[in-house]
Amino acid sequence: MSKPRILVLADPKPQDMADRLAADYRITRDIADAGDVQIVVTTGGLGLSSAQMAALPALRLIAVNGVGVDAVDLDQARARGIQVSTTPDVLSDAVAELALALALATGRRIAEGDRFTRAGHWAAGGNLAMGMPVLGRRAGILGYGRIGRRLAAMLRALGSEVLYTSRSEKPDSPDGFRPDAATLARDCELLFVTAAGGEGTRGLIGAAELAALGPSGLIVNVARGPVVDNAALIAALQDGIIAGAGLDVVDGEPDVPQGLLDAPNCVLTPHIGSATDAARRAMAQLVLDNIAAFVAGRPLPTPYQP
Ligand code: 8YV
Repeated sequence: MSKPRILVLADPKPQDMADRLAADYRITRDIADAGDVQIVVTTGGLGLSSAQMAALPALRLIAVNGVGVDAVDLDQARARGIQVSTTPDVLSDAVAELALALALATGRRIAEGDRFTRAGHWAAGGNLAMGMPVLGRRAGILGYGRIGRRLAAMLRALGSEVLYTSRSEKPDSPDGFRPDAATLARDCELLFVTAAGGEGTRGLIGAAELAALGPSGLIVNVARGPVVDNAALIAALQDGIIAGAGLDVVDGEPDVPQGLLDAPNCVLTPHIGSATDAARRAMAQLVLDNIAAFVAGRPLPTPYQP
């Protein structure tokens, strides 16, 4: 039997995992040459748009190398009976760890201190402005899925009380439920965004929520950029409405608004939440496993579950 053809919109990482995919399948990267292709590999960030999906009449499986499906046209997938797989759990530690790192970097002015030192200000006798403590402060988590719960466990272990907001209260949770983002922001000092992207969460954090977080509050976003309103965040950073922001994702990424680039109290990373060798390798393995199961006519090991 000849090897199935697959459309790869972005190679899984590291390279040896992409090589394994290329060894098992015939790969095309050209959507115009994929009319017969049943399987697409994409990422959480890239997804698969309505137009792309419509250009793939034979499509049967969308293998997302990531957990976010906000950029996949799920309605069309459902209507056409196209299966969708994701890579849950294996990236949760990496993303939660980056969220903690961003909180620490923002509160303790690590990026600012690095720039300050390299610019020679330390050697010239200067003093960096003081930071604020991070560990043990009351944390709020917006979006209490796998990543949010993993982050909650880390924060608890570091001495923080943890509150969370999600669609419904979780009776099995040791953390405190708050019904909406504004109440969560009011009641915490470190606000972590781990919510799924998409229209349902767009702009959940705006001017009112940032005002509720207050002048000693920090916000960290490791989820999707549009959950936080850029203009409101820039104003809040400039006007001291909040103390700082740590952002791994930004609405409009990879372009970052000048107001965020200019804000000294904003720490930016280029959407690297899952970018550790261990996490990316395990994600790629799940992509391979899901494709192999599909080709063999078996149930997907990790189908997307709403
Ligand atoms: C990307 C992500 O998929 O999981 C997600 O939803 O956004 C990321 O992990 C990653 O860039 C894959 O290459």
